Amino acid sequence: MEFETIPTVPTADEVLDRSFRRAAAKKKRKIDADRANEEFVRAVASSISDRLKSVVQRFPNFDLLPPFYRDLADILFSVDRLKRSLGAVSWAAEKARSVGYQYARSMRSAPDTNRVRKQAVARIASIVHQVDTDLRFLNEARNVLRKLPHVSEDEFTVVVAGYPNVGKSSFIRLVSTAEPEIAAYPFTTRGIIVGHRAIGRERIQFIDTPGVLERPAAERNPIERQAVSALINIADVVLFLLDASEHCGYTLDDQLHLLDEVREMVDMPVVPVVNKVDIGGIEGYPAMSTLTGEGVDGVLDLLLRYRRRTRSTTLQARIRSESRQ
Ligand SMILES: Nc1nc2c(ncn2[C@@H]2O[C@H](COP(=O)(O)OP(=O)(O)OP(=O)(O)O)[C@@H](O)[C@H]2O)c(=O)[nH]1
Ligand SMILES: [Mg+2]
Repeated sequence: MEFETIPTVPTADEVLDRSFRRAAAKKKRKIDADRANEEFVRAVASSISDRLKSVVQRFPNFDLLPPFYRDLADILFSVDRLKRSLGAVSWAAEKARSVGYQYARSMRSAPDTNRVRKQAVARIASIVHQVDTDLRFLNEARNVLRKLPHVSEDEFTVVVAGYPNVGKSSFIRLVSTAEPEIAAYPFTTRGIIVGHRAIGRERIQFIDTPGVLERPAAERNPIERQAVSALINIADVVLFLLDASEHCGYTLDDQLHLLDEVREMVDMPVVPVVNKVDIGGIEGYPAMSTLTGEGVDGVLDLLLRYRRRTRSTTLQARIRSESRQ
């Protein structure tokens, strides 16, 4: 995922400190003082410019991000604001270099190069300080974005929803081939759990939604609401688990109400399944028990019916039907 590789974004003072230190080390080696001043200003300007440019380059292009990540970045930080800050940092990178080089050139005819050097340093520092809030904002965004869950947009994806304690995590642990991965999701303190299961040459991706649905939609703020739907919207199908035994602590009525809410929230199919059938079930729904394993294969088969037809299978189908004609 692109956000993971974004390095820490330095503050304005950090950019300045590092660049001055590097240029000062170089300057010591020069014998001619005027020449040394000129080179110092040039070195500071280009080092600052490179550092700022690299901040911008290490961010992904927000227009090319997969929709899930773009949506999340937008909900959390506003893509427009991120782009504005990146634009400001680019501007500072250019400006620091051109201003620095101008001062360096003007030193050749200056009577006092120490004075010009000080002016140049002050001017460059002020340019970098102008984008300090942008740098801090970008770093704040980087710290959150890099911890987002890894979700693949290419795999057949099942999002598992339902009230707490209905058995969502138990289901994912049971059907996942590898240990599910837990990643931070900014809208739940419990993180997001992603598991995979290989089926032939394909993989199914399961995403657990702990702590995102238990409060009524009306109590969620607009940002949380968007975040929850961004999460659910990566699904090809939503598996909605019900606990008819009500051992989870929520009445079946409340659970069915949440099922309706989720159905309204998303465009993809929502498949309700009763879990914990070993201790209680109801008519009219497929049932399973993640404790005894009963019915689990049937639920997996049911989910697989919603598998997107990939381009190759559509193509194969077309070839088959054409060869029949
Ligand atoms: N009897 C029975 N208990 C189950 C079954 N599946 C899960 N449980 C139990 O139900 C409790 C909750 O299971 P979890 O898998 O943690 O439920 P969850 O939906 O992930 O809960 P949250 O993470 O809080 O949202 C645990 O004590 C499980 O052992 C089942 O099929 N039968
Ligand atoms: Mg859980």
